[in-house]
Amino acid sequence: MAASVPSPSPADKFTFGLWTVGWQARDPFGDATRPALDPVDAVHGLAERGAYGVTFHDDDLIPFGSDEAAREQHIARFRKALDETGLRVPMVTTNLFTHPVFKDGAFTANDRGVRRFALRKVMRNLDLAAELGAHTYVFWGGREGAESDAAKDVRAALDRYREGLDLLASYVQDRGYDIRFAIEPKPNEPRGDILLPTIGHALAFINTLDHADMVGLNPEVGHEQMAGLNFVHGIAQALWHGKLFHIDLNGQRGAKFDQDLVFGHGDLLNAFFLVDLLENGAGGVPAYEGPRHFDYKPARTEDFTGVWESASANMRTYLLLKERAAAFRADPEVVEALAAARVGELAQTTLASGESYADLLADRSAFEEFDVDAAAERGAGFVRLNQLAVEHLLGAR
Ligand code: 3MF
Ligand code: MG
Ligand code: MG
Repeated sequence: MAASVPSPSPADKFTFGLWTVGWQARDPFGDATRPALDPVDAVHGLAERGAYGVTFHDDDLIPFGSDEAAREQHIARFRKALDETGLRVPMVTTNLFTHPVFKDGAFTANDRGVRRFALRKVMRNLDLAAELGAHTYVFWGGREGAESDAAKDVRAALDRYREGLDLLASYVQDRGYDIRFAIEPKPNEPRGDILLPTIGHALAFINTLDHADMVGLNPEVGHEQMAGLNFVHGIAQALWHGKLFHIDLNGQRGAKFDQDLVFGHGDLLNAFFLVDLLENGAGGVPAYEGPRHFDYKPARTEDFTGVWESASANMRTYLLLKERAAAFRADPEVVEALAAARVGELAQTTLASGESYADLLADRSAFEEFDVDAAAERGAGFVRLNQLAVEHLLGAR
């Protein structure tokens, strides 16, 4: 490893889904290219490389349909690996998408029996999440959607989605679990169109919930970029609403299928500004304190050496971007360019404290005497600022 690349440690709070390094690389066109990875080996492999924690869907740990005795055994082996390595489980989630029973969704399946089954599956796994000390429970509704607009009553589906989350939130509260929910938006794949497709849709939906306070977001880089959206803007708005409960980091190259690349291996400049926002976004200190969770897929071309290389690549890229973002913020030329671009001025209220619209109407300098031509002619200096970021990102400064 090059001396200039920082090494990850648990203090960096990097976490990975069992389904990431454990992905066997089966895709719609091809068979698996790698054997299964035992969750115990995943835990040891991640710990050896400096991760802080591991996350999982119920079925990643306990194969669907396992009986009670087998279930207990899987959990016991996993717990032992956690104890041996010190790895934490900050987040747990449910697989409501692989088994054919969920082909038309879980909480929003037209078939009421499927909806009831889905709720029971989540409740059972919430108990395990609480036992393992998780504080975040993610809801990614990959099958909640449709291919045909005739087949899904979207308003009824949103009623059922809300009913499901309201019920599960009251279950968590009644049990006294210290768990918050995080909804993960995605525009499509596997469904043609998925409900709650973006951060914005999910934020509006959360406002309608009975326990809105305990429900936030788990946005994923690639999901927003699949919709052609700016992930940094989405995260900034989630922070602004106090709803960034968790985050899925990965890479995506444009609006196409869900690539799940290594973090930074897609839109690197957006990744730079994302890390800058997360790490320095609250006046030079982190705007987000939760796990830096990687939800990526090691490329199908790789063997296990490549799998572990890619796991490390996520963490190394994040740390390098963190370093580069710190250098960007500390550079006097950047400080000067930010001032010239009036970036800080936006934090000033438009009206002075105590000023009313009557005062604004009476202020001739605001309108009658405002030099429109001078303001219109003045260059903003934004390109210079962006180039400074690029030069820091490239290590030229
Ligand atoms: C799919 C995803 C999911 C979710 C997971 C909950 C399989 O594109 O991103 O990963 O992240 O179900 O965290
Ligand atoms: Mg994803
Ligand atoms: Mg995800």
